[in-house]
Amino acid sequence: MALEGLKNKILSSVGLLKGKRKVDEDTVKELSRALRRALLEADFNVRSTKEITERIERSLLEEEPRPGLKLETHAMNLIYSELVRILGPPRDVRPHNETILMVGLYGQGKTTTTAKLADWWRRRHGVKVAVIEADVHRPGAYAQLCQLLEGTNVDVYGEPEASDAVQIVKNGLREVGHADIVIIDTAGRDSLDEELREELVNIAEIAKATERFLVIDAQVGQAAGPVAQTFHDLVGVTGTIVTKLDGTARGGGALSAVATTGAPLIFVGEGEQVKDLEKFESDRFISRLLGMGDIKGLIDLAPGDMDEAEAMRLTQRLMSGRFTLTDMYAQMQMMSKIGTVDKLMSHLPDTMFGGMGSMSRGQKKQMQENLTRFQTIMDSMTQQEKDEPLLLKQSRIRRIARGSGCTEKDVKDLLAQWNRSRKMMKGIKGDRKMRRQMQSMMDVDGLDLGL
Ligand SMILES: Nc1nc2c(ncn2[C@@H]2O[C@H](COP(=O)(O)OP(=O)(O)OP(=O)(O)O)[C@@H](O)[C@H]2O)c(=O)[nH]1
Ligand SMILES: [Mg+2]
Repeated sequence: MALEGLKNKILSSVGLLKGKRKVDEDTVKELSRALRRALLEADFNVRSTKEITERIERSLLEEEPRPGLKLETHAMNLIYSELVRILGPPRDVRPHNETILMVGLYGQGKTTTTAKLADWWRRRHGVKVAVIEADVHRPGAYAQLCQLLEGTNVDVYGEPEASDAVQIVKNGLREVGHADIVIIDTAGRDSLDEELREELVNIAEIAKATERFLVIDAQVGQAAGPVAQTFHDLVGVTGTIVTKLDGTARGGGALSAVATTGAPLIFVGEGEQVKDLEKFESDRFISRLLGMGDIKGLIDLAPGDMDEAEAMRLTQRLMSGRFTLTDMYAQMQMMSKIGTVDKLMSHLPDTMFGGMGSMSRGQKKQMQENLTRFQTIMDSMTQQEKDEPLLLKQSRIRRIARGSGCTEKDVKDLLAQWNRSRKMMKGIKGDRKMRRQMQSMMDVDGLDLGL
C-alpha cells in the first residue's frame, strides 16, 4: 500500500540519525534526499516536496533539539509539523447560502457522504438542508439517499425514473433550492467516460455550486493525485473528503489529492453510518498516517461518562505494568463503548499490542464477541477477585460460571487472556523501543505520561 510505503520510508530516512549525538551536514543531506524520494513516490507534487524537505533540512541544521530528546524523535516531530502545515488548518464552510457539488469516482462514498454532510449541518447548525440526487446511472441511488436520511429532517429531491441529470438539478433547485445548504450527489464516473464528464460539467454550470467536494476513498493511494487532477480540471475542486478511514488504509492518497489540487481536507468518513463523519484535523490525521498513534483521538473517542483525566489515568496504568483484572475490565469497557475494535486500532501505534492493527476481519469480530462475554463474566466477580485474579480457585471459577451463565472454560479463557495481556503490558514496559515510541508519540501531542 502506498501509504505504508510512505511511512516506512520516512521512518528509514529518520533512521539515518540513529545513535548520533549531533547532526552533521552529510547526514542531513542524505536524510533530505531519502525523504524527497519518499514523498515524490507517494505522489506529492514536486513543489511541496521541495518545500517540505528544504524546511526540514534547515530546521535540523539550525535548531537544537530539546534537551533529552533523541535526534530521531526531533526529526520525526519536524516532519510531522511540516506535513501538518502542508495540509493546512481546517477550513470552515459557512452553514448558509451554499450549494455543494459532490464529485468522485465510482463507489468512493459520494452518496453516503452526501447524507452524512446533510445530517451534520442539520444537527450541528440547525439549518435547513436539502439534497438533490442527480445520479441517473446507479440504479437505486435515490432510494439509497432517502434511506440514509430517513428521519433526519433533510429534504431529498430526486426523480428516480428520469434520465437527464442536468434537468433533475434544474428542477431540484427550483423545488428545494431555498434551503440554507443544498448538496448535489452525482454519478460515480470513470476518468475515461466522455459522456459523464460532460454531464458533470453541465451540472456544475447549472448549479453554480459554491463548493465542489472531491470524495476519495482512503485506499486509493498512489492514484489519488491524477484522479484529483482530473476532477480539478473538470469542475475546480474546492474541498477534499476522505472516506473509509475506519478501514486498514490510512489515507495516504488524501495527501496526494490535497497536494495536487490545493483543496484542503474538510471532513473524513469513518464508517458506513450517517453519523460516522468527523471534521478534519490535520494534526490527528498525520500522526495516524505516520503510525505515531493518536492518544488525543483515543481520548475523544472515549464515552461521554469517561473524562479525559480518567482516560489518561487508564492509559498510564496500562503503561505502568500494574494490570489487574479490573484494569482489563476498564480497558474492555472503554473499548466496547468506543465501538468497533477497528476504530480503536486505527488510533494506536502499529507496533502496539503486537501489531494487532493488522488483524483480519474475522479475528476482529471474534475479539468483539469475547469482549461481550468477558464483561458478563466479570460482572459476576467480586471486587477482590477482579483485583487479584490469582486467588481464583476451581470452586470460585465454578461459582462465577454459574452466576454469569457461562461455562467454566469461558471463565478460564478470560483468566488466560488476562494473563497474556498482563505479560504483554509488562513486555511493553520492558521494551525500550516501544517506550521510546510511546515517548515520541507523547512529545508530538504535548502530553507527558511520565514514562
Ligand atoms: N467503512 C466505510 N464504508 C463507507 C464509508 N463511506 C462509504 N462507505 C461504503 O462504501 C460503499 C459505497 O458508498 P456509496 O456512498 O454508495 O459510494 P458512491 O461514491 O456514491 O458510489 P457510486 O454512486 O456507485 O459511484 C457503501 O457500501 C458505503 O456504505 C466510510 O467512511 N467507511
Ligand atoms: Mg452514489
